[in-house]
Amino acid sequence: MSNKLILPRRRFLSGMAAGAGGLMLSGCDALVQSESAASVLDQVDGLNHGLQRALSPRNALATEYSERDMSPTFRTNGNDFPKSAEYLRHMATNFADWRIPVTGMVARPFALSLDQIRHMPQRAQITRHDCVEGWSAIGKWQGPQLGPILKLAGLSDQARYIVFRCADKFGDTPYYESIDMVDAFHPQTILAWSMNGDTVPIGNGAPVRMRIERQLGYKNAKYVNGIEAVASLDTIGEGKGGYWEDVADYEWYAGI
Ligand SMILES: Nc1nc2c(c(=O)[nH]1)N[C@H]1C(S)=C(S)[C@@H](COP(=O)(O)O)O[C@H]1N2
Ligand SMILES: [Mo]
Repeated sequence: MSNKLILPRRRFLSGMAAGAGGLMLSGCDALVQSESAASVLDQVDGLNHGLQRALSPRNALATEYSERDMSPTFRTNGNDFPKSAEYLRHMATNFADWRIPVTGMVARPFALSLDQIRHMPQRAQITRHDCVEGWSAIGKWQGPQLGPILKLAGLSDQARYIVFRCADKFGDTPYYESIDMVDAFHPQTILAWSMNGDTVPIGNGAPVRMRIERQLGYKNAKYVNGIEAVASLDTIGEGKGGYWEDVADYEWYAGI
């Protein structure tokens, strides 16, 4: 399949602007909804936290913090350096030729360049990353939202999951993850190329890593080099939808 960008750049960018504008609005709606839902929940005694989570809307925003809350250091975890010759080549050219093909169940597959990712409408957010291994860190992330990119590609109604392919490997297996459409179109789901006001460091997933703020750390795929829309996870890895889900029985749904 060709990974060429099908739309001319001018239309591409104005299309993005319209799409993202709409999405930002629905993001605000989501916030208002979640606040009123939360206040209703606050009035209900005896609800445990798990139940409250189950009742809180999936599209509610994750808490956003201020600059002064940012962790002095944001540690790295899992793979922190894809050592392939290809990745080294990308490093040497400052990722100028890095492409993220958007493929699968889309009418208009294309490949995003880093330049495009940096020039689309941006969202910045200061959020807390929670790793199941027992650490958290607050950092600032910036990049375009995933939702408008999927719309631009003409996402099929039949697609149910978005799969992320990564450049790093555990043994022979490249890291991979997947999310459903609620998280794919969540306003805080972004392709982050910037972290703490600079480009994303190698250790944290350069040049582009996902931020999926309502999900635990392992869902936040680093070194993203492919985005694929699928109807089923059966043929992805061992069928559980992610590297750690397949090898260590981590939950596929890691909502926080
Ligand atoms: N490609 C890739 N993505 C990944 C991982 C990885 O090893 N490879 N580790 C995951 C885990 S378990 C966590 S906690 C976070 C760590 O992100 P950080 O290195 O920026 O702290 O990335 C997640 N995404
Ligand atoms: Mo993690």
